[in-house]
Amino acid sequence: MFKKILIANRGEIALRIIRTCKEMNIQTVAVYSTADKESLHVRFADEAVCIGPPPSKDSYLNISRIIAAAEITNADAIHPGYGFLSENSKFSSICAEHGIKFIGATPFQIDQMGDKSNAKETMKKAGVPTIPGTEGLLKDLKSGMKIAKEVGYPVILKATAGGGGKGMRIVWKAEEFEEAWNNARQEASASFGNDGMYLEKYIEEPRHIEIQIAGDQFGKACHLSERDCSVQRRHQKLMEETPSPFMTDELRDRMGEAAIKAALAVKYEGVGTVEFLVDKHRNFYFMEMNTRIQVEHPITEEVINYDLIKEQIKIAAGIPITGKNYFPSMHAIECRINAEDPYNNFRPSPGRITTLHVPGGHGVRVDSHIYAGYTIPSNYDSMVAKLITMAQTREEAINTMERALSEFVIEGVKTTIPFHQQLMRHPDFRSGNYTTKFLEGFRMDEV
Ligand code: MV4
Repeated sequence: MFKKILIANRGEIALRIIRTCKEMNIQTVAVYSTADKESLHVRFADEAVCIGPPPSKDSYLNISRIIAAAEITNADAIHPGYGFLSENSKFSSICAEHGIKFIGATPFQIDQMGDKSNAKETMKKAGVPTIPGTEGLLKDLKSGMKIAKEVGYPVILKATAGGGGKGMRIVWKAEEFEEAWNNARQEASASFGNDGMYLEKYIEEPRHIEIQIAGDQFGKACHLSERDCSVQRRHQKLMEETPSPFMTDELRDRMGEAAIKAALAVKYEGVGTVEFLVDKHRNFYFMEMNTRIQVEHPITEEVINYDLIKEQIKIAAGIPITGKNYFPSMHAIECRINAEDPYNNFRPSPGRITTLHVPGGHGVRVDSHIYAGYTIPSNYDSMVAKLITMAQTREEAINTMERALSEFVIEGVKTTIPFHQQLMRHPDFRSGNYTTKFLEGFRMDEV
């Protein structure tokens, strides 16, 4: 087992990782930017190294400074958390060159899944259902239009280097194709320096349901059931739950098997997520594979009673998994509490937290790095807490969430707590009848 892990991240996920390391008797090293010197991850780690000024590119994204911090502290592994360098193949390979275990995917797996068209081809070959469309990249406008006609409108153009909606355009009819093609390519080129595009049939009003998987160094893989992440705004998830209200035992078995196929196809090592789009007929299609721990991992942990960070560390250390699948025996919901104003287009609201009261009690978990007097820097993302509730049934988990939200007091900054209170009351949320389109028609104070 590792003796010392450096956590190349900040905020709640850095704390989350430090907590598991403590329970495993592993020493921890925090790294921090000057904006984070008063942060809890710095205080709770055994050692801390300042790696630079506030901008991410000079600190949490600066590979040489992080490697230097690992070398001076003699860390034998690095946990990248989510975001930042967690899916950076260059970082994964530089760690290996320095004899430091990267707790995450191999450079090959990261590259293979990072190129979306290539990931799709890999999955199709492995027998995972994919959305009808191009084989590989589109050659030019003319052949794109030909394929769009064959597939049938509406279609969606996607940047192969994309993800998160950038470089993506829905095309409803042939007359709109050329403009969409030009705009998507320009956006992809500006955002990723790669204008490679592929095309798919557009699935209307899908659900976003993802399967948590784990694979070990010995070729075994298993699934840990699903999370429904359909409540999103501009490709940002705001609330996740498990089980999905749309799930059936039969669909879970089929999606679980497909996710395991996906993991085995790339000899996946570690924990990962296979994202699917699910249509109203319960057809499901591979969308993307994430080779990192995700923000919403706690809801899975709660319903299967399983520490996913511990599993990541064990797999990285060469400990085999049992290979058995896990099924939810409870219901869990996560609300992402962001320092944003839900009454003002979710505008970021950084600043000092003057008053704080954190909810507790039966069925409540809060993963957060904030405290009274803490100043939320404007340099990083705005999530300040994950409020998770769990109960035997969905209805009880929602009731507990409403109770916990009503106890949560964060003063000094605006937060998304009022949004979640209204979401929990919304009839379409209560009934479980929601898709990725749900928030497009959502207005504050209408429920
Ligand atoms: C789609 C789609 C419909 N049909 N692909 C959004 C981000 C990227 N990961 C893929 N996305 C989508 N791909 C086809 N063929 C709809 C979306 C989509 C979406 C997917 C999941 C969650 C929220 C979404 C919001 C808008 C569009």
